[in-house]
Amino acid sequence: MKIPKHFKSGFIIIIGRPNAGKSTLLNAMVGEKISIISPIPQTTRHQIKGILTTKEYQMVFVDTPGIHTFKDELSSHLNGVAVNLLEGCDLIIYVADVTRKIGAEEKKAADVIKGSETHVIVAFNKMDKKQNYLKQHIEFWEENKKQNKCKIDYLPISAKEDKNIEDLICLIKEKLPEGMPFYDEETNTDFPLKFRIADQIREQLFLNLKKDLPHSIAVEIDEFEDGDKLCRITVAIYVNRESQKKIVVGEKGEVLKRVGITARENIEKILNKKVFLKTWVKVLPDWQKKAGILKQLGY
Ligand SMILES: Nc1nc2c(ncn2[C@@H]2O[C@H](COP(=O)(O)OP(=O)(O)OP(=O)(O)O)[C@@H](O)[C@H]2O)c(=O)[nH]1
Ligand SMILES: [Mg+2]
Repeated sequence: MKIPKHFKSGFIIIIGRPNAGKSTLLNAMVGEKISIISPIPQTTRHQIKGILTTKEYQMVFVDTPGIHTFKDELSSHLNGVAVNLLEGCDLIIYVADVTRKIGAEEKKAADVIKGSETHVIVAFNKMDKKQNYLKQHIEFWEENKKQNKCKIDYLPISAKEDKNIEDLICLIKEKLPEGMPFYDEETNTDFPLKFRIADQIREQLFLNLKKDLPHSIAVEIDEFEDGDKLCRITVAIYVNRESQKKIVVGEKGEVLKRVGITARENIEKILNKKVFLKTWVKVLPDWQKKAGILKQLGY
């Protein structure tokens, strides 16, 4: 690609409390499902980049785990991911969920960006929902702006319904510095393929299981045999206890089967070929607390 004279490029970090719609927004801006989405908070565990390149600019969006107030090894790691990324980025998008009142997590997130010199765009998300606390959110950020002298712009959006996403991209473009692209124009993510595939299974587990259980689950690709027409994948699903294994497998294996079918379809879309997917569930007590295991899983 020939780079025009005033080409713009930069890193845009997407932060916000869990479940605000950060991953939905990343996917909407890039125009492809890069990051997994679920109604359960703390879905995203990795720092995932989605890249949008045109003739005029390259935007590297970084999806982050939601900023929250839980305490364990995995949770503090996830908070750390979001916070560390703020250093050295070109722009911050703060995704606010206007269907929820300002809470402790919102205040914690605002504190995180307080010290930052970087320009912030607050995207008031889920505007498609009637019941919302937009006014309260605007007041909260106005107050922050006044007290901390942050550079803040606002925009109401609906990531799910693709409303005002173009306007948001225009606003981002305005704020981006001039610079060379970081990735070639075909690349739309740098999220390693194996983690992306493992996440497709995790997404289906989130969608098929009750609220708390998915947080006790990790998924690892055991075998990956990529043929010309067929890809064979074996996946290990780790849970903490035998009782959880029973739930994940389901009666006569029906939960695991349902998870496997949809995950396989989604993986086929990513790989553009037929997939043979084998899943097995393994009990691994307290995997969240074991640094070695976390590393192996890419956290
Ligand atoms: N009504 C509505 N729902 C939305 C919108 N954006 C996201 N959602 C829903 O909100 C839920 C959470 O979306 P995610 O994109 O996974 O949220 P997240 O901020 O990435 O969450 P974590 O990864 O857990 O921090 C999902 O059920 C989405 O479908 C929106 O604009 N309108
Ligand atoms: Mg997410």
